Amino acid sequence: MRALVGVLCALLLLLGLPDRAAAEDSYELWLRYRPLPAAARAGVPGAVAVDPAERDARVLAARDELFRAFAAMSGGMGGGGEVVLGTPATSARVRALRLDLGDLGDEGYLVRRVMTGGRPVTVVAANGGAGVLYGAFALIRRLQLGRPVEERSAPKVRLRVLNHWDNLDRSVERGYAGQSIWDWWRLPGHKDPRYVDYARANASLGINGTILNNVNAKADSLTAPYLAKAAAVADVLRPYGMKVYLSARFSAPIELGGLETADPLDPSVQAWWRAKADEIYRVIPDFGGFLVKANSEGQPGPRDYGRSHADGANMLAEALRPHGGAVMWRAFVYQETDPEDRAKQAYTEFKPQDGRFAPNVLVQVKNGPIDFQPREPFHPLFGAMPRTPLMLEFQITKEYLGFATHLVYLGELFAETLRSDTYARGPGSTVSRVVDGSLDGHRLTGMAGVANIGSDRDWTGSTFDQANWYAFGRLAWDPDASARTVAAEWAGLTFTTDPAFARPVADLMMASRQAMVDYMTPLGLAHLMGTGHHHGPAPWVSDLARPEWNPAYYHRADARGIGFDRTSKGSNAVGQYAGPAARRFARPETTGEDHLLWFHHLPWDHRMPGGATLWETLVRRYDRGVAAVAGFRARWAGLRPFVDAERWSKTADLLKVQEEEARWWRDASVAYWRSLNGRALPPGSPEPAHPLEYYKALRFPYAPGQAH
Ligand code: GCV
Repeated sequence: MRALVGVLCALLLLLGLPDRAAAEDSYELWLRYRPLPAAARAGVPGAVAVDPAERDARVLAARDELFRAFAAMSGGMGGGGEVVLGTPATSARVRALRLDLGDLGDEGYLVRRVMTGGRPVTVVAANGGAGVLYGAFALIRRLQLGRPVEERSAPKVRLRVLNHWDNLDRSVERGYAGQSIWDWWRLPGHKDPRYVDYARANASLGINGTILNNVNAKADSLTAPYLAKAAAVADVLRPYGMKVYLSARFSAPIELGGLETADPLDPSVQAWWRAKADEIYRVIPDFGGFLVKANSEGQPGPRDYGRSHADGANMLAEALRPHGGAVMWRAFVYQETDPEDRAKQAYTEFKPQDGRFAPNVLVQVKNGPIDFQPREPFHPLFGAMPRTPLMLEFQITKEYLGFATHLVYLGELFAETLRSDTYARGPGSTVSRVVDGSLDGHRLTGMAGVANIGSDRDWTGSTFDQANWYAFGRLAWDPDASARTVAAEWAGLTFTTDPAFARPVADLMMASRQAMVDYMTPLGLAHLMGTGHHHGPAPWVSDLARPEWNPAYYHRADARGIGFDRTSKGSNAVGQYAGPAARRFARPETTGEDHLLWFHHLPWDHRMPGGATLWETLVRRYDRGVAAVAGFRARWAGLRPFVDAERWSKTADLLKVQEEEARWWRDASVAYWRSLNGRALPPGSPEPAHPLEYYKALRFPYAPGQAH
């Protein structure tokens, strides 16, 4: 029988059928550690040394990762000398080198080639175990990419965390990659080995914390059984430098503690939270703290008792303070009862509270003032609260951006926000400088990414969605990093460093975000997605209970024109920006195409800089977006020789769906705008495939990721 199988395998190989062993399913992410080209293998170190007395689990994890990587990359252990790992405090060999680690802080690292005893040694040194771990991953990355190994780097942002919107029943709000990876039911008895790979992947990017549960939180996650489960996860993540945090439900003292109120100024409520914090730290000694969504979209909060957000945040901060924990208090707040432009409400609510938050509170602000749209201007709170650490929240999962089906590289979206100049303290007051604390001298800094991770074998629902997790981590480490460099790096690690592949793929990734903006919400339009699930176009919806849930609220289109007037003649959202930014957004001519209809309501015949009308330009942008995706498909077809069959085919399938959905977006949107303005399409632009009624009738009751 065995002989027969052998003959069959040999026959399959002779026939040239795919070798399944070589197929990849994307589980390994960017940590594939494939054998390097023969010439490079000799340079892979052959030995890894840590001090025999070393006890820091992070240094030991670094050692194990290097063993694993070197063995795989060299096809045995390489001959490129020894790697010495450690901190001057715990390693005599590192101490003897008298390296300058002064500016590296707790988490930075130095990778350096030195000669000791006449032999070349690669040293990975840091002031703490986390730095050693990050340095080890940097060394591996550089070897994989064929780069010189020396590097000196320290993170610019202190808290680099994922926010899981994962529910206790394993559903994931806005998740498109299967169930939650947190198997709450079987924890703490069974710790899925996958948690280790999750931690390795995050550590390789420098992500040092994770919020395990949805911001739409259940109080149950704070009960003793669930704290034991969270503690089990924390035990797995700790050797990889990751802290565990929890989303806290503000009304937990009522729901769990039997109190009659959750008023943050009530002494019994304060005592309840203090006792709860003490209980948490007994089981998770390095617990990171709480993330809170309060008084937003139906969540309870301090406003229920006439108290401010600062009152609520400070009460939790006080409970965590003795243990060194932090509160991440979200500024994603808007009220259906408030007639003010939704884009203005968070600023109106939070700016007056600047300076009132306790020192261990960060206010967590989404990148734009509405909600993770394909393109938004930067949130006006950035630069407006100099006395409060502002943490930036990006969404890695693509709730409004084609789920895990569309290839959209978010590195470019993240970098666009980070490099935006708020002008708050004069030119150069970029969002990245608000976030890294350098603008206003904050040491407590943070960046959060709403995770796109699930139980799918490829973690994120598609190979290219892994790039968005990767880009978040790299930009959280260095908010000034180039999105293009990060894309090329990811492509090199995930597929091949061959420039004939990595370059065109990086080009494709960089073009993908603008393509999506073009076919979904061009020229500054926003929030035109289907109700609830946010899949596909529904610009016609205008009958939902809350005004600001309706697409019509955002586009304000009629027979005469389109766009939201946020100038001083309209909602005056421009007035929330600092001088030069406000002046730029105040006039269509200076706003620029990207945010035109976000800030201005304009007639369909408005003349654009090139001479075409707004209507013609709008249609051309939709057409451009669809054409771009068709181009991505053709490019991917040409890259087939570089990619294994499994990953190539899945990507090709998804690009086909993306092209169909881009056309759907374009056709449905154009059909709807035309039903309002009665205009002809510009020459050469095709008629929508179906009448408007067809698009309006489409329903998606089982679309993934819906809140429940
Ligand atoms: C977790 C949007 C999403 C919600 C999400 C909310 C938030 O409204 O649609 O699913 O809730 O943002 O960020 O809190």
